[in-house]
Amino acid sequence: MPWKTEVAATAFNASQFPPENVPEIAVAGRSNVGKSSLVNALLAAKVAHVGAAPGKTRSVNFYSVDSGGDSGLFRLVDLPGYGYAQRSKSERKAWSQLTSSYVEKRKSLILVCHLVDFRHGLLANDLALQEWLFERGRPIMVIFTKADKISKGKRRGTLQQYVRDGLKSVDVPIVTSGEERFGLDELRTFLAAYVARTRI
Ligand SMILES: Nc1nc2c(ncn2[C@@H]2O[C@H](COP(=O)(O)OP(=O)(O)O)[C@@H](O)[C@H]2O)c(=O)[nH]1
Ligand SMILES: [Mg+2]
Repeated sequence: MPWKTEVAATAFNASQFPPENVPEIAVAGRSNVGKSSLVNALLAAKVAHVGAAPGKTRSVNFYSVDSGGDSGLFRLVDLPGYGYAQRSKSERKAWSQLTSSYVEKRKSLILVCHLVDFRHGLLANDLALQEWLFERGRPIMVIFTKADKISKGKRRGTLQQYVRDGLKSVDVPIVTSGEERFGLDELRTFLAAYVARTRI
């Protein structure tokens, strides 16, 4: 069943964040990894701007979602991406002040979905993000994107290799494609269950 959704806020500063009264699941990852595409695919709507040019999203975008049932209300939060080649220190600077203050202070944030390109696995700046989130006690769920770029027969082995290489994730990472629309039901089911069992 498709989720009901609407744009709750487009924030360029913290005063534009909606109240902390609804659990929030943030979507983080490198620029161009497919955050906006995945948000659109999940919500079956064209709410998030998909850019050919990386690093376009500067605002923090909040989407209200009704996944149905009791306690099914939550928000998906599309965060600005971080760059490709920087090392962790400059990386954190580049990853806007607004984003880091959101992640550090937001009381209603229950989970960060860390999107990672399935072709590349976790790069240095992904590992830096994981460490940074871990230090702040933020639960992470790894979601692989663009899995349509890896042939079907290689997907299971690729996932197992990335898990063996080491990553932080509250559950087995979900392998998705916003383009070919697979892994989405699995992800919806996971998120709805996570929301239902987490209090803010
Ligand atoms: N092949 C493929 N391309 C994708 C997928 N998701 C996104 N893209 C492409 O990757 C680019 C960046 O996507 P976008 O969602 O804007 O990434 P964001 O910067 O992380 O929000 C766009 O050109 C998308 O069309 C996917 O699942 N498969
Ligand atoms: Mg985007």
